[in-house]
Amino acid sequence: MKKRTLSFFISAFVSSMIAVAQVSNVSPVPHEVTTGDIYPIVKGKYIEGIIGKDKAVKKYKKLVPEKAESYYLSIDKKGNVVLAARDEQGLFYGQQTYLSIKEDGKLQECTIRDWPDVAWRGVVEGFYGQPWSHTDRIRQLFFYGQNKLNVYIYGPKDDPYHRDHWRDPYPQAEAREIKDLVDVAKANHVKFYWAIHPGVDIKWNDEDRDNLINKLEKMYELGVRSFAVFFDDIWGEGAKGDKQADLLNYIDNHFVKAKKDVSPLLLCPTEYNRAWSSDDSEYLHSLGSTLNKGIEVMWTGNSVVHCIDKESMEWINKRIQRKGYIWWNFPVNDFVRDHILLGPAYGNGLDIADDVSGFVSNPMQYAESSKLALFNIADYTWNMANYDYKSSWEKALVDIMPINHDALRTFATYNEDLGANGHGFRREESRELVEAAKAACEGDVSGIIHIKRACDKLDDAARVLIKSKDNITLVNELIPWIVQSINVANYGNLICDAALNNDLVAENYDKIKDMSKRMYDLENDKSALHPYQTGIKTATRVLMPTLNTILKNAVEKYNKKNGTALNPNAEYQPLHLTATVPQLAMQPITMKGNDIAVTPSNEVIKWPKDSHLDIAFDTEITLNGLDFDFGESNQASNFRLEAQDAEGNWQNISLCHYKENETTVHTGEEISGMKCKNLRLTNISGKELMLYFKSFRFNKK
Ligand code: LOG
Repeated sequence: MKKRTLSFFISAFVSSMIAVAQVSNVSPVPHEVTTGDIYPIVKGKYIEGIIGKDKAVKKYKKLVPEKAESYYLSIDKKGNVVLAARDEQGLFYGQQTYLSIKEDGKLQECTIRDWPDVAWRGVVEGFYGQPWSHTDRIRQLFFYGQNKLNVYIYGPKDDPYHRDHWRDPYPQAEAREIKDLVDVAKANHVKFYWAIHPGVDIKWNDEDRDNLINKLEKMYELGVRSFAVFFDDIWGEGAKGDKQADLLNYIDNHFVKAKKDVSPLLLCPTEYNRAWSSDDSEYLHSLGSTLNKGIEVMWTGNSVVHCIDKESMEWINKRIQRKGYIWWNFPVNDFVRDHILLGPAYGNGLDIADDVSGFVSNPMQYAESSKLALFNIADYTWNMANYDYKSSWEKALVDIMPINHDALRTFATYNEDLGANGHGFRREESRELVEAAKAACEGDVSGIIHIKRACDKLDDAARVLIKSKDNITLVNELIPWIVQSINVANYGNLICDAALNNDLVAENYDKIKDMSKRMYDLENDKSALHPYQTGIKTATRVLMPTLNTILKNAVEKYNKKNGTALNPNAEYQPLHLTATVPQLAMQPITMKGNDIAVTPSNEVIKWPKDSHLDIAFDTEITLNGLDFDFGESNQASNFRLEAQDAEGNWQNISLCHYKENETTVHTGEEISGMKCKNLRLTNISGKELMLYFKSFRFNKK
């Protein structure tokens, strides 16, 4: 048997997808591997068991790694198989490895010694927006088992029984579903964590403490044996660290420990990232010193959405006096809902396996689409030092779309970046196109031809996907973006043609504008979108800006030659948001027809005293109406709203709540007809305000 190193598999993989060597199909990439010949499946002797328990595998004891969840697997030339595992979990994982080796009707001579690097690996369903459906979750749990992920944390923000109505028990139908999920999770060796989010209105008294314990008891009755308490995105009473720690210790002492069959308790603190904390944060230090030892503390990194590195782990671990449990906010898209994120998971340190107690990813509300990144995360957390995100992503494409994976790859390379966003978290996109795009923007003909071909390829891929029966669940989620990418491809083709043959500019110009309108119409198609959907964007990082530059160059050239005055700017951005409120300075703003809206933020916003949010218009507009919702019923008096006309005169617009207890702030009637070039909202309360930026919208005439 030849000994081949892991790096061989990684490099061999990219060029020769599947069917080459079965062991190289295995994901997560196993730790220690030797391989030999590949041969058609023959029936040999199969033995499996747990060492120390099953006699059949007794003599393999020394070969099984001394680590939890580990296994030893050997397959010889005659189809004889030995699978010896450290524990139940390891046995299940060894079986998964064996199943993927023989997936395409062949076996491969090999020995594998394998174990996970990170103890808790998985997913936290912790996003805002439409929670996953029951079927989504069941599909996910099978997927986690196959990919050796061992934890799923249930905590969708918009499940009322998780957050807003945390005291209330689930109605019967929902309770039954949770019970099912617990069973399916168990069958897939996944720990089903159920999270409660009481911080919005919890009172620190015995009554609410009992309410919380009662709810956990109810969940225990449904079979749940793992619990989390989340205190993210809140302020005020609920955010008090000492009270949180007391509560967690109480649950740990009187519930978790009393039950004896419950997993370590998990806490998501209020200061869950470094940007919201400080070097001498009392909150974190006191959590660290008062929380019972076994309680895990979640952490999103240097900011809400950030990749994790060694230095940042050392920073947090020192403070919480335990290893942080990473809540990684990728591929979640609840703050950039117009984008779908299909790119690979990259950017986290490959040297932090010993610094984290767990690593879970917060996905998109699109469960099936999230699997691309989750597949990567399974690979990363299992075998960190050998993680190669590119080859892992290639395997993910094949796993998720076994037949049409080429089309999915093409499409996915246009749906990687998040676009401008409040967290400043960006991803590379269309890497293979970057060079040609640059050349095309400089007028290079072969660059433009390259871009045109890319548009054709995208169009083909989109049409394959739309008809594909390969993974219908996935296609259903992607449809709005697939349709938009066909629009983009057509738009691009028309533009490239006009650039390659300048005489075509006049002929194609209206068609290009028409395509642009079609893209806009899709973004506004209410039937296809949920209430918070801010649009359907694709190819925003490389292809779209490239096409717009090619168009601009072509139109300018045409105008010069023919003395015409066609507008060379295809994309018109008439609005500009700026803010002296740091958390709002990068907030996206969208205009649909006459309606303009600033994208809501999910986090608690600290609005400094006298700071303002400004919206500037390219040309003066006429205001019609405006309202905003900052989550509290007394905000009208905290703010001043002003409009400035083109001559530079500022005018105040009055603010009020129509009803007591109503959170929406309305404007006085004087707003209607007011001329406006700049709009400004200032905190005049005389102090820093904590608020939820739930909505800010207005319309023009
Ligand atoms: C929330 C989370 C949300 C994510 C991205 C944490 C701990 N909490 O700003 O529910 O999905 O950011 O928007 C969060 O990340 N708050």
